[in-house]
Amino acid sequence: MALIRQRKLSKQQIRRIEKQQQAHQDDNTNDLIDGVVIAHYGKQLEVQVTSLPAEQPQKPSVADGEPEPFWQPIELHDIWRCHARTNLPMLATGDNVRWIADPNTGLGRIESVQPRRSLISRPDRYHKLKPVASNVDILAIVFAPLPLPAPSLIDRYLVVCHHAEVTPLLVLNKADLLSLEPHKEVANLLTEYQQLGYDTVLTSVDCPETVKTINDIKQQGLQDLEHKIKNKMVIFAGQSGVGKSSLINALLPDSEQSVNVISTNSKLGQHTTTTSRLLPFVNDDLSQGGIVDTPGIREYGIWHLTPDDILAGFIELAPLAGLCKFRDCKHTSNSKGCALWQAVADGEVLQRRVESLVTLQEEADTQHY
Ligand SMILES: Nc1nc2c(ncn2[C@@H]2O[C@H](COP(=O)(O)OP(=O)(O)O)[C@@H](O)[C@H]2O)c(=O)[nH]1
Ligand SMILES: [Mg+2]
Ligand SMILES: [Zn+2]
Repeated sequence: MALIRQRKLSKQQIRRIEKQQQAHQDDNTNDLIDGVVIAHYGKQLEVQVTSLPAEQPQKPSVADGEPEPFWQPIELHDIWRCHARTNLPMLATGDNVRWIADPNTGLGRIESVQPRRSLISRPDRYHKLKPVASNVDILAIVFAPLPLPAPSLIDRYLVVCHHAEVTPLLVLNKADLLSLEPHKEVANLLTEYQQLGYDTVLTSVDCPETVKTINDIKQQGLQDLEHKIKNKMVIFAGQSGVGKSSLINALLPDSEQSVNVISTNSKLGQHTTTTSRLLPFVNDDLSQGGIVDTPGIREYGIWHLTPDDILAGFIELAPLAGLCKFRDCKHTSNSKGCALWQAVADGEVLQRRVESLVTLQEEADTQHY
């Protein structure tokens, strides 16, 4: 990487640079390739070829007796390691990009990024917001009878979906455990979200194979889930231990795509960690959808949202908040004239959703960044 000196450019200099860049882009249009970012390693990215360049670069001819130089032909579905051109916005797994491949080195350079349908971001360890996955259609919020669900975590993910413009899907996994007495109530949680208008599904993936009825649940649940996410890009989120990895492995066709293999099989050395990786349902065909595997998304914080943003993500409560007696109502149980608590008293909304809202708003209010 070239070092870029920090200095102020004159307007004239900026114009000249822009002109050069434009000319440079015009020169390159025949070499441009469509691609999808399938993994992100900080500065380096992996991009899958989804269209060939208008003109295939020609392999240089070699004189007799000379050694064959390195040459990487450009082929559909191949995965290239790329850098991004400077001045591009931060890229994310799932981005549709236009890029140039250099067959002499086997490396590519991303030239531009197409508009995104959706974008999920999260704060990094320096509290800077980083894009994690773009063009995701569905965030599957997974919970289970065990570990005991934390409804406020589910609410948190629903707020995230609302703001990222991603459709939530509530997945109650380990359905086989619901027949056991202490776990029966967890099914009510799924019903509650269904009644709020969210799409839900009941699954079972890694259950004991001995009982026939359990096998039926297992088949049916996975089929329902497959049906709902077919041709879509999906992210699985939820507490550790709920069965995300098990679900992902069951949904992906080839065992070598399993999450574990991918994470230990990084060709880029052991010090690089992926922020996220796209795993297609059908090999070599991203248009049939896939899973964005994001190890970090579980610890998602929503601290970068304002209390109003959070309210908007509580779809049944947002319309009521305007009816509170005081405009700056904090909606706590002792707030005077609070329309949300009136609705709780009238049995119109769930108390735990109001409490969840208040907790998240307080959290957002006290975060400093
Ligand atoms: N009983 C039951 N156990 C499951 C099911 N799905 C996963 N498990 C088990 O739950 C544990 C955690 O699963 P894992 O996929 O690693 O969860 P993750 O942390 O969300 O990725 C493992 O021991 C799985 O075998 C299920 O449907 N039923
Ligand atoms: Mg896991
Ligand atoms: Zn209120």
